Amino acid sequence: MIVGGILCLIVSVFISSSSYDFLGSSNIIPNIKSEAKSISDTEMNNIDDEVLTISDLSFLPDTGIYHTKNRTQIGNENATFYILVRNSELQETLKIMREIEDRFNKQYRYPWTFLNDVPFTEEFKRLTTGIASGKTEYGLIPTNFWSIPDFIDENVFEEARNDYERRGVIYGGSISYRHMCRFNSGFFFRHELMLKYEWYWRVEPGTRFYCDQNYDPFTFMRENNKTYGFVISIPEYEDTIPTLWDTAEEFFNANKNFLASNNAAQFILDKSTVRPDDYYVQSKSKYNLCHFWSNFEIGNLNFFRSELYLKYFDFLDKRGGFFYERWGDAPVHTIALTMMLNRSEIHHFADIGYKHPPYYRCPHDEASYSSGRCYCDENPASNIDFQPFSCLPKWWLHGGRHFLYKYHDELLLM
Ligand SMILES: Nc1nc2c(ncn2[C@@H]2O[C@H](COP(=O)(O)OP(=O)(O)OP(=O)(O)O)[C@@H](O)[C@H]2O)c(=O)[nH]1
Ligand SMILES: *[C@@H]1O[C@H](CO)[C@@H](O)[C@H](O)[C@H]1NC(C)=O
Ligand SMILES: *[C@@H]1O[C@H](CO)[C@@H](O)[C@H](O)[C@H]1NC(C)=O
Ligand SMILES: *[C@@H]1O[C@H](CO)[C@@H](O)[C@H](O)[C@H]1NC(C)=O
Ligand SMILES: *[C@@H]1O[C@H](CO)[C@@H](O)[C@H](O)[C@H]1NC(C)=O
Ligand SMILES: [Mg+2]
Repeated sequence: MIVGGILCLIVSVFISSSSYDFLGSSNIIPNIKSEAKSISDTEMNNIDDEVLTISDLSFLPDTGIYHTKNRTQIGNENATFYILVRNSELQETLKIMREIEDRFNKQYRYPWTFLNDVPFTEEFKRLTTGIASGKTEYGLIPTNFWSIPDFIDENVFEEARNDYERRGVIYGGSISYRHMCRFNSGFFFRHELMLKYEWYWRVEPGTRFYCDQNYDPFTFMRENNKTYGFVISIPEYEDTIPTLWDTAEEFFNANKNFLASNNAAQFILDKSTVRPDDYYVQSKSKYNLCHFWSNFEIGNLNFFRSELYLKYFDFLDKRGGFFYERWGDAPVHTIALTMMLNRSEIHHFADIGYKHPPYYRCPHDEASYSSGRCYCDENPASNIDFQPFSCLPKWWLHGGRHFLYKYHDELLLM
């Protein structure tokens, strides 16, 4: 009964706050001493884990520090982590949060912004807030950011989905995947919780972060006039975007003033192979399918909120390709970034070790291991940067970085 009472109390604390500075000044838990008692196996099976973990706190030394946490931001930038995630991905979320917190954010306490198309569970909020060093906020995505627009013909859409499914295109039959891609293409930066920030670092559940982040990447971006940062670049499945390039090209032909003079267009248009063993990309359009893999991004939200980008997104959206095809946010972002920004505004984070299964890359420089505490428990030979389908050599060529290409040659000689 006491346990039930505690649970109710705790739950009511959760419900009453939407921004989680939870239990910050509350003494509810430390004051409760539960009595040690033996529990039979049957009783045990009737009690869920959550009750067990919070019912016996008698092992805690009563130092009073366990339930207070100073979440005041230390880092100087107007920035947040952004994670679109399902309740069912709680554990994978905690795991990557823990890595990012331990290797970077603990010293900066940047806030985390969680978005979802359904409400987050109390458990999700409690545990993610527990891992975070900074403030956490949980937002529901408004229906108009996550639904099928009027201009989409439902019959054509269904037909297209069935066709994609028949052809075995990855996530080709999924409606929610399409909402996710469209949301990350055109809406995440306009969600009300995101409006107060200038910078975001996108995080996905189930990813890994391998090295200490010994400087503030947001400050780096601001001071060096960077707008967008990436880690991995690979080609997109052409089946998912058969008309994307032609649509984008049509847009830019009609809006030539949107093109940056020193842009990185060559990075996405050059179909030649850079390394001897590179795959030759045989796409039907002019687009070589290379994109910045968007499950990791550090970027400036104001670029996406600019008139340029919004006009571009709206033009694409009205063509219906997010539904009739399966346009991903990665190529949609990449085409915009490489056409509308100068090359120097896009940054490859060569010092970041990162994995989104099945691909990963670890830094290649000595310092990352001697002082950066990189722990890359992966086979170096499978590093995506050195695979024939990595687009990174093209970025080094057209974005102006050659040294790792040389490293690759040396690797080949070994
Ligand atoms: N709330 C919510 N989040 C979603 C939904 N679909 C995808 N996401 C999130 O959007 C991000 C991208 O989705 P993923 O399923 O990882 O897509 P992906 O990275 O292309 O594919 P995987 O190889 O399966 O990881 C992840 O952070 C997911 O948690 C959804 O229907 N609801
Ligand atoms: C919380 O942390 C901030 C930033 O480090 C610091 O300025 C402030 O004094 C701390 N507050 C308390 C109550 O310790
Ligand atoms: C952070 O950036 C957003 C978007 O540019 C802006 O509206 C907000 O005023 C900024 N906040 C601070 C504290 O500078
Ligand atoms: C960034 O841009 C500002 C304004 O255009 C300029 O003054 C500054 O020198 C640039 N900084 C770098 C590192 O390029
Ligand atoms: C790109 O660089 C050119 C020349 O340096 C400059 O005039 C232009 O404003 C820049 N464009 C953007 C989008 O930064
Ligand atoms: Mg993913």
